[in-house]
Amino acid sequence: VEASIPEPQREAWTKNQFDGFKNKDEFEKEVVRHVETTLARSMFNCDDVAAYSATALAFRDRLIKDWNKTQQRQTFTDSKRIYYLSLEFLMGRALDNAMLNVKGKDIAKSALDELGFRIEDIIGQENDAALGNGGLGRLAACFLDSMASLNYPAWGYGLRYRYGIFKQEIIDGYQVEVPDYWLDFNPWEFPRHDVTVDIQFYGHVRKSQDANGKTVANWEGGETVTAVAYDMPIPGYDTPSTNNLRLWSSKAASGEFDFQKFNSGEYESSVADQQRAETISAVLYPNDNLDRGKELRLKQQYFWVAASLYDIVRRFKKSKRAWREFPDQVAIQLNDTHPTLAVVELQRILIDKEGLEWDEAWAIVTATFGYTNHTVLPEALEKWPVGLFQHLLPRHLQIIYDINLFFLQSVEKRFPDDRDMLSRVSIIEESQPKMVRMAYLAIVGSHKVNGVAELHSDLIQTTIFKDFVKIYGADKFTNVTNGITPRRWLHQANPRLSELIASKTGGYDYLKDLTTLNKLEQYVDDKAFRKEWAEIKYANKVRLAKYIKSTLDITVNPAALFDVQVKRIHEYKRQQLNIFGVIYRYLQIKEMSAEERKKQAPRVSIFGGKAAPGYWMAKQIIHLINNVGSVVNKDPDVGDLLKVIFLEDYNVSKAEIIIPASDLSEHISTAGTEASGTSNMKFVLNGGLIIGTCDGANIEITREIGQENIFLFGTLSEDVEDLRHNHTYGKHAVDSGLQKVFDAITSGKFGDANDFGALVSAVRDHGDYYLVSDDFQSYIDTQKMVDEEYKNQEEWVSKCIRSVARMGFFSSDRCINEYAEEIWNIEPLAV
Ligand code: CBF
Repeated sequence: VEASIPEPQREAWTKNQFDGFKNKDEFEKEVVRHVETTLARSMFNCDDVAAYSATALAFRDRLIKDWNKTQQRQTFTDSKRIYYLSLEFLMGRALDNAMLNVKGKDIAKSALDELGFRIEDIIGQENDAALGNGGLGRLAACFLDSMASLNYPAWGYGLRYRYGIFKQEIIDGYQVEVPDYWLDFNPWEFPRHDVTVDIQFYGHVRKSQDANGKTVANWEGGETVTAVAYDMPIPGYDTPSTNNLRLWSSKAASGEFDFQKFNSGEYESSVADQQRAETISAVLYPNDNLDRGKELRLKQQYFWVAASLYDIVRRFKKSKRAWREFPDQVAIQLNDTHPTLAVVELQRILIDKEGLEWDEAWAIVTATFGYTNHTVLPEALEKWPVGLFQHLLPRHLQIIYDINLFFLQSVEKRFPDDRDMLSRVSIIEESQPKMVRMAYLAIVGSHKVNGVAELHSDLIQTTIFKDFVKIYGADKFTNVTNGITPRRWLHQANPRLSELIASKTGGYDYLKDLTTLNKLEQYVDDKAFRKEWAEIKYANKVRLAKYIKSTLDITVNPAALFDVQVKRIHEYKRQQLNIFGVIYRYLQIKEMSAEERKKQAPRVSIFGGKAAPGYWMAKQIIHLINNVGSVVNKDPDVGDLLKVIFLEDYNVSKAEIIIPASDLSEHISTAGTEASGTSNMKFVLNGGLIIGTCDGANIEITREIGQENIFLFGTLSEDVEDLRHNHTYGKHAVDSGLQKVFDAITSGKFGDANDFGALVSAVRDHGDYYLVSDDFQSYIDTQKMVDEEYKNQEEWVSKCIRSVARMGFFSSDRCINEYAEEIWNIEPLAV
């Protein structure tokens, strides 16, 4: 391409390259220029929002240069790319991250100071890009950061929801959902109105013969919706590599609106098509680990994968390579089953559009895709009614039937005597109505399937996918333990701790190789270091205490133990166990003498997290936490000994304040239910200890940091099934301590007892599926140990330092390197 530009023009282009700011004065100039021209404001009406916008634009200008170069280089070198398909990207704020990655935060700080602004206030103006529910979406965001930082040629593909995850308000103790319109001003996205794809829905399939007499399927009729690309640059840390996140937005294919209808006076219905089309990318489904089977959701999935594949295939075709080379150029990772239709869509493109034979096409498809499973919870495993598929995607249903037929034939050959096996592994579940099992389709259509922590990967191989292990062999299944980016989750969230670590480990290189943290271990016994460490934790707690005061008007003592559980509210995550434990503690304090109370370690129990709007039980848990808070927090017998806080609207930028302030965080899911968890990693990396069950990545964290540095309790996953069985068929006596808690709740101490009847009877009368009663006593005993150990601050801080020193394994960089080597077979592109 370069060579095709004539010399004089090329010279004009190159000599006028824009280089961005290099020093404070240039940065100021940039900000003033953006305020006065881009934003059409002046120094007299430049508020924090305008200053944020101008600052973001100045950094964006810098970023774009690297972005363009990276993209050109990826194109010219024709290197293999990984395409990460995720329906969720929980990115959070971008400015601070951009400042770190393209450098220049110090310059910006002093320039903004001179212009009359505090950089913290400016950073705080940005809306969170909250296009995700929880762990799965945030993992995708960490992966993008790592892929760019490690120079892998990678693109993310997702949906540009107009409304991200709802904002949570707490009114009278109840969760109320408010729409999150986050796109008022988004300097980080670039609309590509020239990159559009028409996506077909509904219609019918007509078979015909081509010129060679071959039968071809024509998908005809139905409706078309246009996908428009919006690109976001993803900068890497300490490298110019800047990858692309492409998000699709939907609009009516027919143009703005129906002019004929408009002219004949039908004003309202003239825009109906347009609105219907725009609905597809309007809103993120707010369910975490819960499948609701809504038609619009399936439409979102197809719309997004079809547009993405069209884009990927178009890029590949430009290289003029043979189709069989497709997997040498393209790796596609399915983040959960949400993008599984991509398997079917690629097969459709290859056989219906490109004229390949089935087997040749299928070999290409399966060599291209990898599938990550993120849950074993039955309610989260996606299934779609066959009838819905038939209606919405008739050609895809035919292809799914064929995929299933060939798959089952191969199974039958290998296991001729096992009739049951066929119905067990069939992609079509013979239920009423018949359903398409998306996880099975993803397994059959991929060359690798991975879980996200060791226990989880073992569980999928021994439970939900065990037949597939028999069929394909164990090699197709693997584990890639999740990780987190230390750039955001240590350096940005906890700058003082990051600085202290850098001062002892030889600079900020540890942000690129997290195992360098092990150098900290030699300072565990260094009193001065411990003191500095403790001071930083205290300062972070003061910051959170101020935030609590300003939002809830509750005063908490920063010297108390901050005990935090922030994550989506879900029965399997067992916030109910935590709040029952808090009530137990409260009842004990009430019974204590004044002398005994003096010996107690003060505690602040902090909760945060959203419940899916339709998840009634989870909403009851939030309600109970708030009601307990309003009783406990104003009880004069209790004073500072216990405070119960529910932080509204937990999101990425709040996590950045909460996590560094934690002394103890709770990861207490019923064993075998939390696939990995990633906040457990963030908390430990920020110098907090964990109370947790033997579940998900807690197990590997224990192995890395040592079991003396973590408070483990509760049932092991191998015993869960038997216990559940006993609950159903045997006698199930509720733990006596827990019974006291239930008595307090049912006596109306925390508001109308009827409100919480279901929470109590789920444990007492309905089988206690999540084993709250079984684990209650060991949870309480372990919390007592925590109280005791917290009193010895020197030892506590030593444990924290030792744990941080051993957390190197949990970087998402390690994780991405494993995907690259084991699954994607891609190399970093030298810069
Ligand atoms: O793997 C990332 C995370 O995904 C989930 O959030 C999910 O949505 N399935 C799991 O619940 C987490 O355990 C896991 O860490």
